[in-house]
Amino acid sequence: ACGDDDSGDGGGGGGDKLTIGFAQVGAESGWRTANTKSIQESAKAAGVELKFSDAQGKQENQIKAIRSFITQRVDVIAFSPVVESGWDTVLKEAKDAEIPVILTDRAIDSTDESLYESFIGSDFVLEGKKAGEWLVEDEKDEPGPVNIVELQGTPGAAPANDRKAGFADAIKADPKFKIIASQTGQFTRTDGKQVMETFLKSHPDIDVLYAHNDDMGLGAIEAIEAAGKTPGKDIKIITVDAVKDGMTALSEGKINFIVECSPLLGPQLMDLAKTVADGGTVDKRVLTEETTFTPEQAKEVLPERKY
Ligand code: GZL
Repeated sequence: ACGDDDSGDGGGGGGDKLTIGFAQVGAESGWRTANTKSIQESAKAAGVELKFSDAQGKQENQIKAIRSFITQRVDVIAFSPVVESGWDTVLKEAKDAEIPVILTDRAIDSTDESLYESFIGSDFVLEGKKAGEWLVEDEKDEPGPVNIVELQGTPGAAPANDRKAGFADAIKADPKFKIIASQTGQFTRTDGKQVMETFLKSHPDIDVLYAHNDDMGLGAIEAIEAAGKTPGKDIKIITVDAVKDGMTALSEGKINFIVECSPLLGPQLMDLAKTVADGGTVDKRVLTEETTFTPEQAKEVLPERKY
């Protein structure tokens, strides 16, 4: 859950508006859309001036946007790094310009922790672990083999790397689990569907699909149904995010288990930015709270889901 936004007075008491430059990944998935909405709405509610850029999934565009925020002398720079590597140079430029940086959603692999004040986002390894642990439990009476295909997120992105690692770690103890194919679906429905079509053509014996986000899982469901198979039964499906469309498919039994990854980072980001801009100290790592859902639980919570 996100911290409540206590900045009703529209700022840190007097002085001109806080300006945040936010470099977003793109608009690749339902999760991303909800994340953008949370940040934009929270900025408005907090009386923050938000300069927002959409990088269309390209790191060079995010770097350009950060440089432009430096030139505009924003008070705080925040961004969701599309991939983990290649940020040190531009973040050193922000540091030299004495503009504090906050990472949201995805982490970077830089060893220089002075390059950012805080990273607010999920524990993606844990998300992958939760997905794998559910499968181990679900298949406990199956002799195996349990043939798994995996749709990975964007190559190099922290959620893709970590969800893959966490899942593999959770199933490694039992050799009956076999990941027979694993490929990126770029976190999008379109690519998820296309890659699942190729998986189905080359593997007649798929038992499970593990997709790193709902959107790729939803695309894969279209391919599974087009191949005359029943998603959730012939092929069990586990995804991550818990956006509305994913939760709807879960409530219908087309997906069997969803690990939640909350996109609602806006209110906490605004609080962190204000504290940082006022020279206060913030936690280096802020974890988002999230849970998991079965079909029955999805039916219960769907009416009140915000995204
Ligand atoms: C996770 C986020 C991922 C989502 C995808 O925090 O970075 O990117 O899981 C989104 O849906 O595209």
